[in-house]
Amino acid sequence: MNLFFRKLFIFTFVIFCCTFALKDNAVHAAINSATQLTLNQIHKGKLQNSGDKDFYKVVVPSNGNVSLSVKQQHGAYWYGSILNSKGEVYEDIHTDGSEFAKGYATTQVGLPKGTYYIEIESSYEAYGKPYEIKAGFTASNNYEKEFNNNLTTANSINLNQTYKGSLKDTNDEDFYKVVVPSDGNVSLSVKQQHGAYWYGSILNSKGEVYEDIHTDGSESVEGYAVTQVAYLKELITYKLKILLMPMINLMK
Ligand SMILES: [Ca+2]
Ligand SMILES: [Ca+2]
Repeated sequence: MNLFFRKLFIFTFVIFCCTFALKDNAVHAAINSATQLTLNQIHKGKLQNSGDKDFYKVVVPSNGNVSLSVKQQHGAYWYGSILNSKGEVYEDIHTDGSEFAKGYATTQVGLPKGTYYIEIESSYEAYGKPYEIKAGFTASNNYEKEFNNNLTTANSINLNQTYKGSLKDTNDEDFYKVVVPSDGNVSLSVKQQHGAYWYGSILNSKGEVYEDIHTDGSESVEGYAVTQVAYLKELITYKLKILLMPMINLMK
């Protein structure tokens, strides 16, 4: 490589690194300068232009369920998301701006104690107009805690208790694990709901499925879909997939 090409290569490499560093810094700067929201209180704000993004910090004092509500308004479409300090999105939401839009668009996610962020953007024609948002919080150990998308990050849960969770999208999977204290039957119950079809399975720590179940989502559905497995004392993992607000009841 002659001197000219060697210099050109180094220059290109430096530009490449700087571009990435700037992009990364922009996200971190936005998150670092985020305004802290008081939980369960309405906050008002305004986006200055179509590229403006408002970041808020939410300090969650214990395990529980965090919700984001954005007030809907005719002629404005906002996008909101709940994210962590790395910018990874747990849940997001688009408001309705149609003529009959009213009330709040709400999304929620189960999270462990910690610090999280909310981002508000204009999806369409939402800049220059005041918005109203609320970060809600309900303390509970019986919500799922994202991210729990594989066997190693499964949420530990207790037998004979009901847990609530939700699926962000079709790629979300929720894994739970439970320690069985003695030999016996273990069952998995998933509450059924009209218009939602959930798949659940009971697996071992290698991911091998013992039993699985599909809920009924038809119009007149009620009660729980239940499956059970006779099992020896061992750590087993419950996997729930393709869910929207499932309610899980584990009984032994
Ligand atoms: Ca989930
Ligand atoms: Ca999940």
